[in-house]
Amino acid sequence: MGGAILVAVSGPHADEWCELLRTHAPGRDIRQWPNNVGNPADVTCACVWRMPRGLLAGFPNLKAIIALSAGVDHLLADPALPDVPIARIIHRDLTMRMIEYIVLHVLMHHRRQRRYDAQQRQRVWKPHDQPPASDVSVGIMGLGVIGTEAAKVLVQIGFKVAGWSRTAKKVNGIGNFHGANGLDEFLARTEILVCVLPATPETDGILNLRLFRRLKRDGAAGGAFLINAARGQLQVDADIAAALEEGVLAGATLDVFPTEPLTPESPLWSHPAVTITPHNAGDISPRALIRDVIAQIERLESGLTLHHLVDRGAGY
Ligand code: NDP
Ligand code: OXD
Repeated sequence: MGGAILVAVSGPHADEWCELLRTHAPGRDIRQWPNNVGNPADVTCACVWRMPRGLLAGFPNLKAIIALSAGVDHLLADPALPDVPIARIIHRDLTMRMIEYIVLHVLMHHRRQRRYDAQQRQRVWKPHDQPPASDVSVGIMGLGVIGTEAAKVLVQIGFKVAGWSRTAKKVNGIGNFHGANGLDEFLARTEILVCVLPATPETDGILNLRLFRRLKRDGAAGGAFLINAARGQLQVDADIAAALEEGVLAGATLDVFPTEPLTPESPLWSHPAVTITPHNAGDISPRALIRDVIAQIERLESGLTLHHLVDRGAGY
């Protein structure tokens, strides 16, 4: 067996991760940041979510970091991050939760549900034109693990689906655009834009007014819609508000924000065409993920390469 395992998790799941590790990985020395770290030299593996910057630099014998999340921007933003392998979560449970969220909100915009909600409050009985999904173009920014699986379900429902990625991809029934050169064409055919890109220096602030103006507004969807289920750093909140005012966007679903929680002053809270959720599109379930995390710890203990390694150069 290896050294001690550090759990450095900000937020509500910290105790649950520790309890699950103690139950499912008996005999391991589990240390919980901040109160039970012990001698930092004992720690060889860190399981983390949004730990403070600089924290991991204090563990001289760290051999690997397991991000308890799909996104690793919270780690890579740490200039003092030790140079050890980083693994992230790729798991059916998380992917399915993200698919649910993406499909729910694509359909919500497609079926004009916000309009019917408003009408209901006023006791108005008034149907609106409803195009079939096959007339509507959905564009997914980020055709990775989550984007690809969500795209497949949207294709099954009948939408015209394309994705945008860094490198070229080939997925049956899903159009692919890639790189800076492919972005214009991708946006020009997209009415409902879903973002599941990682937060990297290249994607920072990419969801801005200039980009929204390039979306297709005259299609069957009745305007352009944004769904950001990725990271808040990707979006410019003021530009979303401006795009909604100008009619460049007809609606938006936002799960993430540059500052979380979203401040009470934000005009987005009360905008009639905006749906807000508290960064739980893909709510992490420690119970569902624990076996995979333990399998990673066992690989580390056996001297094997971890699964789902992050490419530090690419930033995700
Ligand atoms: P993946 O790494 O599997 O996929 C990322 C995709 O983004 C890839 O297709 C990649 O291209 C593409 N990409 C990366 N950089 C660029 C770029 N500069 N230009 C164009 N495309 C780019 O990630 P996942 O699908 O597992 O997760 C995606 C993100 O979703 C996570 O990073 C996380 O931030 C977010 N997320 C949010 C959750 C929430 O609750 N809100 C929950 C889970 C995840 P290529 O294929 O060429 O490498
Ligand atoms: C993730 C998240 O990246 O929950 O997994 O945001």
